[in-house]
Amino acid sequence: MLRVDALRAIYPELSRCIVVTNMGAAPAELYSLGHQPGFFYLWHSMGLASSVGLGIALSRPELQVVVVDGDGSLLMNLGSLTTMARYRPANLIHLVFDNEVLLSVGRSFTTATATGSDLAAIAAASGVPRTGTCRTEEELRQAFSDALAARELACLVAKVEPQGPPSYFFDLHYMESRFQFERHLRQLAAPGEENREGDR
Ligand SMILES: Cc1ncc(C[n+]2csc(CCOP(=O)(O)OP(=O)(O)O)c2C)c(N)n1
Ligand SMILES: [Mg+2]
Repeated sequence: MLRVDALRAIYPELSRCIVVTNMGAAPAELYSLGHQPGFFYLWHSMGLASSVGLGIALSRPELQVVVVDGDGSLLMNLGSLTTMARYRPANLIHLVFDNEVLLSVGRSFTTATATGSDLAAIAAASGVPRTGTCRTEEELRQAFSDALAARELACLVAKVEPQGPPSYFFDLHYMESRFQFERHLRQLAAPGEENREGDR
């Protein structure tokens, strides 16, 4: 399975969610399918998409949050799985694209998943209540819609080919994205809550 095809398979659902991505190839592919104001691409902060997504999910329980992560990124912040499991937000789906390499800096750097580490099993052992590994678009579509319907913390690992987008072109500056995303979250707030102290 190619990650761009996997993203395309669940794009209709993703477009209605708050989505926080890791950096590199995945955001470029998601962006190529169509930007949404609820999409935030975490440039230069490798490993932290899961932590940022967890924070949003906990502070905005009325919103469905999806973290789009990578194997290399999650492996450098494995503690986020135990923290997610500890707080268990029902509105968070952690979707990990496992291509077994650090693709965005050259596919020759393999990660520990290439030598047997199983991220879904690590998530389950951390206490994440719903986990699974998907190998086809149809499996992912089904697992993703089941996770949305279940309304419980999920970690879905999608095994994908180590192939990136033809272009990493992005005409949304990260500062523009940062303000647009914050404004969007604020607009989604309950009436009267938009200017809550401490939100800035
Ligand atoms: C702290 C930090 N270390 C390293 C990098 C360089 N870097 C950017 S993307 C990337 C690989 C990400 O791997 P993965 O999450 O598996 O996603 P993939 O590129 O395979 O899609 C690396 C090492 C960085 N940006 N920040
Ligand atoms: Mg990878």
